[in-house]
Amino acid sequence: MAIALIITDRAVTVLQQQLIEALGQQVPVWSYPNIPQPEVVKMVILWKHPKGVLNQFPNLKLISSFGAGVEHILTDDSISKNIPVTRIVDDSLSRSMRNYVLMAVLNIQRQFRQLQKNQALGKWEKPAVVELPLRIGILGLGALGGRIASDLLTLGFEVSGYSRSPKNIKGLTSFTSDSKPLHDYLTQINLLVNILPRTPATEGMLNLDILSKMPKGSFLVNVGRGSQLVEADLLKAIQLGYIQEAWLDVFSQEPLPIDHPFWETEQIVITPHIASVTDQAEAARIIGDNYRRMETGQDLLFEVDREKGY
Ligand code: NDP
Ligand code: OXD
Repeated sequence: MAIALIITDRAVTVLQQQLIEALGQQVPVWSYPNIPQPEVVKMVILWKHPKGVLNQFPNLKLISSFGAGVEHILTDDSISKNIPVTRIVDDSLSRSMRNYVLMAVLNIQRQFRQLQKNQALGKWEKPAVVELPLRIGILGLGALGGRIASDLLTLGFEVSGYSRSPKNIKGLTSFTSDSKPLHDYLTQINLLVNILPRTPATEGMLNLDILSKMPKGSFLVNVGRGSQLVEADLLKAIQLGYIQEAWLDVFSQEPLPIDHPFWETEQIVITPHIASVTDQAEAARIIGDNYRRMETGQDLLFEVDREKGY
């Protein structure tokens, strides 16, 4: 019985040490590619894994994503559909995401980028409207979107939300495709925050047709996944005046290629997929707990619904 960490984009020493502390020396925790005995591995933690890598683990019982998203696991056809998949849901991930979105919202509301440009020109100019009136729409009301919505509401912002199934979040008006088509919903907001999971249904969802339903001069914050936004359509939506500023943390190709037109687009703010980053100590608690649950046949925490795809 052992755990394999197959996380290829960062050092995972903290996660490894905390798991050993939580589970004891009798559960070896190996970090890919140093997996001495693949046949004793029962659980793997995946992030940016090489496709097909799980074929070497014949006795696998549980797969966990190292993040909130799980599309990297569900879209890997070499992974057996009979192995349960779990993911990370924790306070630090949702707090950090809330902070990123709040940063974008405040920058937009106070037109901070314009003020910075003025400063660079030595220009003392008060904006015509000090706080832009924002009607914020949160697309996706799960662990992260739900937290963003309720915290922004608490801070006094005008917020509504949209999800697949109805939600009961205190003070929040929210819609589903049954109660209101997305097209109609978007006409009533002027700042869209996308925090959807990547699934076949959400792929390419933010296209020109959708973006142009918002009033001219609207704003976009994309922290879900890059492939949900048709990037060429965002450029068109900017040219046509539908979107006046977009904050993008995720892209169809990451790192964003150096020749991508977004780099040169004044109306776009680019951040390198850092809106919220998994805290290794928090992740170790959830993964350790799920390892024990798997061993003792208890219900798993944060298990993914393969049918829904998230
Ligand atoms: P959850 O699974 O908790 O929530 C997903 C939400 O999206 C749910 O409210 C769900 O509706 C809704 N949803 C799914 N499909 C649709 C659809 N077709 N139409 C409308 N609503 C839909 O996920 P999390 O909140 O934990 O995470 C969301 C995503 O955020 C992750 O999958 C990942 O892609 C992204 N992320 C980005 C990070 C970053 O740094 N940029 C960091 C972490 C996550 P319902 O509630 O009805 O099921
Ligand atoms: C995640 C991410 O899904 O960091 O956790 O994107």
